Amino acid sequence: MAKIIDGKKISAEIRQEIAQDVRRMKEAGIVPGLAVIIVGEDPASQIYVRNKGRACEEVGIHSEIIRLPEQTVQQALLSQIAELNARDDIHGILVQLPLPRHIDEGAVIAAISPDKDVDAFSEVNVGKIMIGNFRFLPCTPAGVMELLKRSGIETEGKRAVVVGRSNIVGKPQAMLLLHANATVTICHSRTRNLAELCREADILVVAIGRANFIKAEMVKPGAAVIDVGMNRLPDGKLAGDVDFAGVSEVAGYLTPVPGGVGPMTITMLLKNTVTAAEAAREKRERS
Ligand code: BQF
Repeated sequence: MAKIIDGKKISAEIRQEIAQDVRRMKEAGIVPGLAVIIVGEDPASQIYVRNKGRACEEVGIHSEIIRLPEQTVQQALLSQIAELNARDDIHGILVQLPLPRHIDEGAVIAAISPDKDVDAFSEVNVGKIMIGNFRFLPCTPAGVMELLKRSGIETEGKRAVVVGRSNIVGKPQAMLLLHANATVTICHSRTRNLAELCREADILVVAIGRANFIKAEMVKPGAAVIDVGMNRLPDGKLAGDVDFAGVSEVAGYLTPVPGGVGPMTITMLLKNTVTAAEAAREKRERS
């Protein structure tokens, strides 16, 4: 029977550490500030943005949620970002994805100052992640690494399989596991023998966006299975990419959805915002 990794509890512990850091910064006269831009009314995005605002409040980070209508033209969004880039009281900027189809996501991400890019989506920050010399942690992959670490799961020399190759999760996740000395395989929708490859994993991270895709037979007994999936079922319930009931009989460790990776993603965003505020202060003191 798998040990269930409580992401909510681990998150709460880290958020207390972050709140402590924020208190110290405030004593030195710095209030970390995060701006979140949301374009349109996507219901899932609304929830995520609300989660981020609430989490900031909890740890004492100043946050501003900027709501723009669905029909916003790209230039207006870029101007909004330019304004935030120039503000000294805003250290982190994120644009909630996905954007409406008439807006070029790449152009928007490129407009965010790399110093304020707390999602670490810009080309400069992605490059830094690849090299292993990074300032901002890719939020979800870093959350996964922190869950492993705080659950006592070692990565060194282990076989890690990442299912999914998105720029937001799969690819940076593979890099972080590699930096942590795992032997990493990335699987995706075109992979042959996906079940066999998954079954070789000591650590299996799943981010493909298909409810209950990973079944017990695809899991090595005792493996750590980390479920990044967030699928809304027809009945309105949330499901991960892993068949939780089945896999929990085989795995050594398993994250639930909700209450696994999700809260950690938000926690790493908070951490990046504090890092950005600290870096801004250091830059000011040097000049
Ligand atoms: C939880 C996200 C897919 C696509 C875009 C806590 C969140 C979710 C779940 C949350 C996510 C997922 C976010 C739980 C932010 C994580 O208790 O299990 C928090 O708010 N997330 C996002 O901003 O964009 C996404 C998933």
